Amino acid sequence: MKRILTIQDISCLGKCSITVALPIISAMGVETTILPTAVLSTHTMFPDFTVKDLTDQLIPITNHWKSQNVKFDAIYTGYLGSAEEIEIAEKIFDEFGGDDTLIFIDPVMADNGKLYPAFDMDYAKRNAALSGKADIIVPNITEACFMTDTEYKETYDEAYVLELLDKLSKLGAKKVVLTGVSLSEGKTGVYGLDTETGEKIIYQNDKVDAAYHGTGDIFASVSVGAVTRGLSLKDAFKIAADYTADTIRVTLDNPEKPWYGVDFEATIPELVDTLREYLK
Ligand code: PXL
Repeated sequence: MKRILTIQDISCLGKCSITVALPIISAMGVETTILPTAVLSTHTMFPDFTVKDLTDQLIPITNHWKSQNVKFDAIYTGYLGSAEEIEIAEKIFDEFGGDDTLIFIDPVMADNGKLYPAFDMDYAKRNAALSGKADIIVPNITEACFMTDTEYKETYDEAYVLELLDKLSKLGAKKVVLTGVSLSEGKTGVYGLDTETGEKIIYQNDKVDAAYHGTGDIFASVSVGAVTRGLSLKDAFKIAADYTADTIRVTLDNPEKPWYGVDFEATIPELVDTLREYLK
């Protein structure tokens, strides 16, 4: 069985980061090792959340794994709490990376034109530098703007997307994939570039008119799970985009839906069925 290490926080309540990555990647038939960067009572969209920072635990935990000769088929980073944790993530890539280990970075830090409360421009710049170590990065448009000093636009055309991809490529990742890209009315999806071959990776599906917290983490978890199971990037991003959109639709139908996240638990069986079809 393949094994993914995911490095991100535990938001105890909130349906994001590790509480999404662990169940989803496990359901996709991939062993999931977690490295929690912090424990928060909830994600940071709740008022008055508590945080216990775990920065001082990261090196001791990974040193222990090293002593046990543990290897990973992929390392997937999401929300990293601080600039120091970005530095440590880089060290972990150096320790555990290599030709057989996919480095998948979701530079979680911003959305809708704004940085999340815990972050500043210095953090964005460090995230940009970290992305140079990646095989695949999956920023949303806001994150890409912060990483490349580009003005954020609510409405844009394909030339703007290509400019962002070009600037992201210069940061050094092998595949740069923008998420939440909408190039026609009622559609949204991914628009990416393989910087080595020049091949584009484009997938658009129907836009669901609702923004929910944690959906980026769901998309990234499914993508890295699918690639680790051996699917092409094109298939992986299609499965991830469709699953995320279906999950939002199912959530909207739930009269008791929580405001803070989506009902991905309800759609995991569908994801497992889809993956089985692709792996036949
Ligand atoms: O879903 C991204 C995310 C992860 N972890 C924490 C967050 C957020 C987004 O706000 O606050 C703690």
